[in-house]
Amino acid sequence: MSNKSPIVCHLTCKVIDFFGDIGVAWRIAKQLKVDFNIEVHLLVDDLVTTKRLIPSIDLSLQKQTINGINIYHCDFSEDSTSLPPPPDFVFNLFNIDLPHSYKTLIKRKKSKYIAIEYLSAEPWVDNFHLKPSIDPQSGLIKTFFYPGFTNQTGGLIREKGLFLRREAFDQSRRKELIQSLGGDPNLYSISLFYYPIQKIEVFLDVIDHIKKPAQFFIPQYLFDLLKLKNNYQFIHIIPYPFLNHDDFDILLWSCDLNFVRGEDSWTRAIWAGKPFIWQPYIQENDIHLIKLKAFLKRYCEACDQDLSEILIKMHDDWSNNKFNEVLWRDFFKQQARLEAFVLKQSHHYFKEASFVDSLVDYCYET
Ligand code: TRH
Repeated sequence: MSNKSPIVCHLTCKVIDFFGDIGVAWRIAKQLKVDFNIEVHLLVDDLVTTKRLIPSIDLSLQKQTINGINIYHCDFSEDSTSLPPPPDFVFNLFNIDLPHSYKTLIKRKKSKYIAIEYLSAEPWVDNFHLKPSIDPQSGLIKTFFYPGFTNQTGGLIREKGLFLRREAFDQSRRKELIQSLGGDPNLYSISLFYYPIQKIEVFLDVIDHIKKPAQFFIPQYLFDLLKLKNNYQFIHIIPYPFLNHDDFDILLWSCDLNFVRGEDSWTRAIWAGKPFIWQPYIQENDIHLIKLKAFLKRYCEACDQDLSEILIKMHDDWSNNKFNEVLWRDFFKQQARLEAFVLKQSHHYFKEASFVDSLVDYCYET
């Protein structure tokens, strides 16, 4: 591909569950458009979930353009007739099954077919990044493209200007955000974004019992789903409406501790440079705990041994619904050390190539 011809791409997104499929798709689509002025056609099968992330979406439209990004409502069934013909590049987010007819068109057009995989810190990712694979049915060659934590992968999703935006975020903006959500800027602030299997009311009772004055920002839909109570002695529960990506970042930047999950909020917590606890997307046979262990091993490499052990214990406690009161009491005493460590880690990852930069470089090189 010459450096001159503009890239036109399809980005396919099948919403499996929760918000990460479209969350990551929208993040990538925005960066391709804003940072590289690439013509993006986002093909997505679930506009209702998409509307959470892109409130201006019109559910009745087959095709619409938002923020310069062309969004098609498609289905990816084998007999689908909703998929437009592929352009020069097809980015298959999370390597979903695509209809044979569409794959045949990709092959005939000789489009570059890239399967974007899930984020993992596991060592094997380095060896699979950029590996080709032949689709047995269509003979189509696809290239695996992995986000990751090393320079042997595509790197982490990070749009240009994020670091400067975060650095420009000051106490007055923090105060404004906290108050806009109904909180007290002087209180220790925790954002809670977790999977519904969490026995969150047990956790909240433990924090109230250790008499830790704090406010918890919880997405309104999770608060409603679990019918949480709100009559604690030392803690305050503040449900908040689903925020757009930028405001969600600002919430993470404003809090003293962030509980995040899945893939995209996990990455955003790393960029926030604030202490965080990550709950991996739950998988069968506890595969998600293997991912968690691999991440903590890599992330805590540059950390004091005792702080690393604390982070491992807290993640084990959180991902297994233990909520050990002594552990949490000690954990909060480590705030200053944790803040220094995670901020240093965010600076470390800010120096690495970003995922979409790597993806675009690859497209121009092939
Ligand atoms: O919602 P998730 O659990 O999504 C999951 C994971 O991505 C997982 O890897 C994937 O396999 C599964 O979906 C299908 O968590 P995640 O990845 O953090 O995505 C949530 C998105 O929602 C993210 O883009 C952040 C966004 N968000 C907001 O923009 N505003 C909000 O108020 C909240 C609570 C989330």
